[in-house]
This record gives sequence, structure tokens and C-alpha cells, in this order.
Amino acid sequence: MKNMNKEFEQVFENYKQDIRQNLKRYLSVRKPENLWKSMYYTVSAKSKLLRPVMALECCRLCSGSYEPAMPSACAIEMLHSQSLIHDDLPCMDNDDYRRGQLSNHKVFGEAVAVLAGDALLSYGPQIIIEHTPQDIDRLAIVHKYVQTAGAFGLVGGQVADIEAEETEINTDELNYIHEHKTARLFEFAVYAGAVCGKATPEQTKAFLVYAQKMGLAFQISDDILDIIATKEEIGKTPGKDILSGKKTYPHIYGIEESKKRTLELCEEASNILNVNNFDSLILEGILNIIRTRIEKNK
Ligand code: GRG
Repeated sequence: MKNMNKEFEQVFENYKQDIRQNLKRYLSVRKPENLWKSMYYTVSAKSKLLRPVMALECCRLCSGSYEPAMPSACAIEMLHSQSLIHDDLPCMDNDDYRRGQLSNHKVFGEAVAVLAGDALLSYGPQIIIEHTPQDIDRLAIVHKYVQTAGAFGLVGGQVADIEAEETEINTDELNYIHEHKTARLFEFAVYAGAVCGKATPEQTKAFLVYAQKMGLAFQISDDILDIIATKEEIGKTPGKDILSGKKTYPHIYGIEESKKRTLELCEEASNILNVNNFDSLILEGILNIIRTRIEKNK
């Protein structure tokens, strides 16, 4: 197990280094300088890079090579970073810290932060179209990108999340928020990897089910951490969910039940990998990251 962990960390780190180099290249500073600095500020901050790594790994599992998915992986991290920049704004979660540093708007001001988010959001599809090898179905990837970002995905989930602060909600409504606000982006990551790796429809379906379950588990674990972790551990202000009236699994079911659900979902996601013969240290290791997040604080 120890060796497996070491091997996982090494492979994961190699992916991350490659992603970071490519993000740096795509986001090199040009005019207007403050805009590009603001875009790179959040993208380059300390982060786990789970989503782009998942995209690369799914591509590699299907085709033996991960390079064709690198533009999509970078675009996914830009979209994710954009959602974090906007999420931290005073009109949303109003958070001063993100990824262990001051939030984007605290450094660059609200106007530039909003526009840096907009620029990242629209730069993603540009990168996919301009840099993905031409024999890959780029239209399918960009189609999924816009579905994921907008009213059918993150924006829809975020609005439902905000509205839920003012009212009590049931499990279906809570799942709707988590699936749209969080799981959709993981689904997009595996989908982009699958398209770049020319996956079979069965492989693509299996990746998507894995990502749905993993994404829900990830959001529940994130909500648990908001209650039990320190600012250093999560890189942002803990305890904000309760203060703002946010509806989360721990809010509705309590911490122990939420931990149980997280572990169940991880198990279900792991079974999908086994049943479909995906021998992936990375996809299995990401489930272990989620399990460890909630278990070490028991
Ligand atoms: C996409 C147009 C558009 C708008 C964004 C603000 C918003 C709409 C959506 C909010 C989405 C959001 C912040 C969901 C939370 C997802 C989540 C658990 C983030 C933390 O992810 P980690 O832990 O973070 O992977 P790192 O920093 O490691 O990348």
C-alpha cells in the first residue's frame, strides 16, 4: 500500500508539473498586463489540479498517451479557476482567501477580478479549438464545455445554491445543487479525456458514472471540511457555510452520516473502475484522497 501511494504521488506529480508548465505558457503576460496577471494569479496558486489530471488520465487509459488532452485539461482548470474567482466575490460567498492566498478581488479589485473570470471562461474554448489535434472531435468537447459552464451546469447550480440559503430544501434539491455546481465539472473532465483518447461509448459512459459519484462524494467531503478543518488545511476561511445558511449534507444529515455517504459513493465509484477493467492508480488514488480528507479528522 505504501509503495502504491508513493507511485501514485509520483505519477500525479508528473501530471501536475506538465499541466502547470502548459498553463504558464498559455497565460504568459501580455496586454493588458493587469488582466493577465489576475488570470494567472488564481490559476497558478497552490491547488490539487484534480480535474485536469483526471482528463489526462482518461485520455491515457483509452489511447496510451495523454498529450492530446492537454489543451482540454488546461481549459478545464481555467474554467474551474474562473468559478472560484466569481464564487469569492462579495456578491457571492464573499471570501477573502482562496488557495492559501488572498482572493483575486482582494488583490486586483472587483472589476478586474470579474473580468479575469470572464476572460478565463472564454479563453478555455479558444485553447481547445486552437491547440487540440485536428483529428479529435473538438466540437464535442466545446459543446460539453459550454453546457458545463452555463445554466445547465455551474451557473444553474450556483443560483440554486444561493436561493437555498433562504429556505429549507430536500435531498433531491441538495443533490441538484451538488451535481450542477460541482460534479458537472468532473464529468466534463473525464468526457474531454475520453473524446481526446477516442474512447468507446462504453468507456465514456463508465467514466461519466465514475465522475458523477466521485463529484458528489467530493462536494460532501468539502462541506465536511468546512466544519472540521483549519484555514491552513483548506486554504480558505472555514465555517462560512453555517454562517451564510448554506445547505449541505452535514447541515441536513449531520457529520457522521455525511462521512458514511462519502465513503459509500467512493466505493461505488471504485466499483465502476473495477467492473470496466480500468486499472488506474490515478482514478483510484483520487478516491483515496477523498476518503483520507474526511477520515483524518475523525
Ligand atoms: C462557470 C460562468 C460560470 C460561473 C461560475 C460561482 C459559480 C458560477 C459557481 C461556483 C462553483 C463552485 C465554487 C463550486 C465548488 C466546487 C469546489 C468543491 C471547489 C473546490 O475544489 P478543489 O478542492 O479546489 O478541487 P482546488 O483549489 O484544489 O482546485
